Amino acid sequence: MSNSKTIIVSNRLPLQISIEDDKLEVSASVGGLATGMKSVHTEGNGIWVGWTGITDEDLNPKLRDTVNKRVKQEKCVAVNLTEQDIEDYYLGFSNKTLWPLFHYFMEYTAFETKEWNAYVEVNQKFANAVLEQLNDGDTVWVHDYQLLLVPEMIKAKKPYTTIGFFLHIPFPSYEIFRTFPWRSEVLEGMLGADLIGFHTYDYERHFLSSIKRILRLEVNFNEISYHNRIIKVDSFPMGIDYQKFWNAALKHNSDHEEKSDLQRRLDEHIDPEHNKKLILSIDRMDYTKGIPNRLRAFEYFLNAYPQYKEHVRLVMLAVPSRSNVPQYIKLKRETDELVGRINGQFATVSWTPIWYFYRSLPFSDLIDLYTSADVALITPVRDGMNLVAKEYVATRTNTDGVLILSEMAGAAKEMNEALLINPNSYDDFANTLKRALEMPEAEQKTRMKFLQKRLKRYDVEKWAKEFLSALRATRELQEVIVAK
Ligand code: GDG
Repeated sequence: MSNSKTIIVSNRLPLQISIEDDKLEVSASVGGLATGMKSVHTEGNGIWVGWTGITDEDLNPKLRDTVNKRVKQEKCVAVNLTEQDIEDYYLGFSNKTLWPLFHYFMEYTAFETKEWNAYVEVNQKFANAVLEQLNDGDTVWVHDYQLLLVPEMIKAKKPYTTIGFFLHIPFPSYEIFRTFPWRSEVLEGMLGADLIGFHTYDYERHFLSSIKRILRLEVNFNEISYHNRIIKVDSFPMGIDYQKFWNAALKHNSDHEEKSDLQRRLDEHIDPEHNKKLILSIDRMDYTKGIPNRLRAFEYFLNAYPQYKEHVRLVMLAVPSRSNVPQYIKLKRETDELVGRINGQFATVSWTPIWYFYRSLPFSDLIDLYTSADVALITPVRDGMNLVAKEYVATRTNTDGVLILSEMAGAAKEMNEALLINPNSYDDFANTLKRALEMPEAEQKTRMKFLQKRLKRYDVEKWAKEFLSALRATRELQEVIVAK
């Protein structure tokens, strides 16, 4: 058993790969999942299976060889995908069907058989890539909505493999999920895993309800009996690399000499004596993140409380995402128009109410933003977890600052000391924003300290370890049942 390894499987590998003039650049990705999995991935013979982000058409055979070799040095295995695969499986079924459906955007959900077929085919490609690497005693941990069928595809070929599955987005209620034409296939796909994890108890509950009502399986508390196996379902709220954000903020706060241009511009607005404050929002440009709602509510706030004109600035970072999917194009247009309208309506010669960035910023700029913001405004209309809310808290080394968080984010379930709002209520939004801007420092600190304590204790590494130890425990339980 000592040679056994953990295989992590996700749509994208934790690598940034770029090719310019036939020259290959490979660097490790710094995303939350990559950080959390780092110790699991680098331990023993651990490997990561996923797509590189480059389609087959963009690689000549020689270059593909070089990519595969470099990827292997990073303990990764590349799943090769064509442009058509990406069109139908990724942009198509994953992002035009599963993503909107699981986030309750029924009106955006397409049900295309051709894309479903591509989804099955590409999931099989991932499963085959795992099977090629798999030895007896190995553990496989599959991630997210792009790969819902992979657990079953592996289990069918290698029934004794220990398989875990984690869903990073919400699992919708039965009333939504039942509308999905491939509902049974997807549930059966997930049931190839021995342990199925969600961010919150609510998602877990919704999943179990669909299991009972669609597959008519016996569910005992959080255990499902299926094909003579007990499958466990549980919630594991994903954390962040708390120390990384805390240390970066500490360093930022002590480097008074070396301020970035962004920091200097942010400082121009901040003026506690005259009650001038910065409000921050950071999201991928996605319709689930509630960006137009937030902008309209901010406009409502400025009308309802005009004393805040010239005193608050909303710094809004929207990172481009899936920008060739029609709903995302529409969202970008709507956002541009709203920002233009609100700035046009309220701006003065010395004040622009909204600073809007539509791009990705380097980590150091992100730290400038987090540490400068008096209020973080995180108001998705639906969000599996939301790590930005947690990152903001981790950078508040002086324990000041206020987090306004939507009830619809999974993170709200464990961040009770934030000011929780319903993002659809402009009144709730405006009154809460006022309350945040006027919150006494002592109250800010009390709330912040509680939030920090919890996030520090349950960081992303702990999350990964707890999932894997629960997976091992599930296998032990299965063995005991078989032995009986
Ligand atoms: C999915 C689920 C769940 C953002 N802008 C920049 C940047 N970021 C980083 C943030 C944060 C991450 O991206 C975004 O994470 P979220 O959790 O907020 O959102 P999703 O991308 O939608 O992730 C979500 C998550 O999976 C994990 O399970 O929480 O609910 O939808 O880490 O810091 N990073 C840099 N520049 C930017 O401009 N460097």
